[in-house]
Amino acid sequence: MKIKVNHLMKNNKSLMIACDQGLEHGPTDFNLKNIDPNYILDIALEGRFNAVILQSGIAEKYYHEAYRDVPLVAKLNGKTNLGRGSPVSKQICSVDRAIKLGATAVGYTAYPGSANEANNFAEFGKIVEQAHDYGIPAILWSYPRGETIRNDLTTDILAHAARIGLELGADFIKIKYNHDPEAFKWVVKNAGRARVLTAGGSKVDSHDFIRSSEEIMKTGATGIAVGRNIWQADKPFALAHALREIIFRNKQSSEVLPYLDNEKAN
Ligand code: FBP
Repeated sequence: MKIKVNHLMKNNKSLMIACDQGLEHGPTDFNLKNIDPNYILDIALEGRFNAVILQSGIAEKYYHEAYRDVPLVAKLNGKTNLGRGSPVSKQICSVDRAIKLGATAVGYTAYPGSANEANNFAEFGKIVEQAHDYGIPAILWSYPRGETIRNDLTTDILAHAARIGLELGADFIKIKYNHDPEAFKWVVKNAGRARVLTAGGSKVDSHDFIRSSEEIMKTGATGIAVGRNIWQADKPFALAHALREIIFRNKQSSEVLPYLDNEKAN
């Protein structure tokens, strides 16, 4: 069965927007504007993102006809940050349900190194099997975490996270970026034919975010899957425009940074 991946990319590159932080972090990430999923879906559509990443509940209530031009990645597991200890994130939505909600790809977070690693791998293994039976891609958020992992941003740990995704059958692997472009090239190599997307992280200055996105795209990564840095930004559309130019047109950050100053706040 051929796995369809091209709808999540343009010229083999990708810019995705994530909105699953309400579950993961709680409403502290939001303000009166972006607490509304429609606000984020509007950014996804008008900012011409290659996919929007949602939990099933939000997909069911908000991912309506008007947004269907933006492919849906349904996130199949999730956890909060309310508990203590090793992260446990179990599957809460099936591949079948995701497809009924309009998803054309599914996502799952594994925490290699955590007490729950084996369960994560077993669940994701089944998800890959089911998704691939339907010909749709599976995206693994590969976030090493647990008592023995003091620093999840070392090259070895990130390279391992990438390799895990490849070996478990992920089509895209979402990992964190360590701001070391030379070392990150090795991380990307470890993903083999699976494609690497980097996570956005908590909000930083938009100029810095553009600069690090330019850096990331030079490491061989396929793109970025960003949340807070877009929908917490003052000018999300201008920022999306600048990122598109960097990701799809190989522009330099110095060429696109002026967009942030010139385009009206939106
Ligand atoms: P951001 O760009 O906002 O960091 O989102 C990326 C993401 O992977 C989300 O999909 C997820 O909710 C969040 O980060 C989880 O991050 P963490 O486990 O580090 O709190």
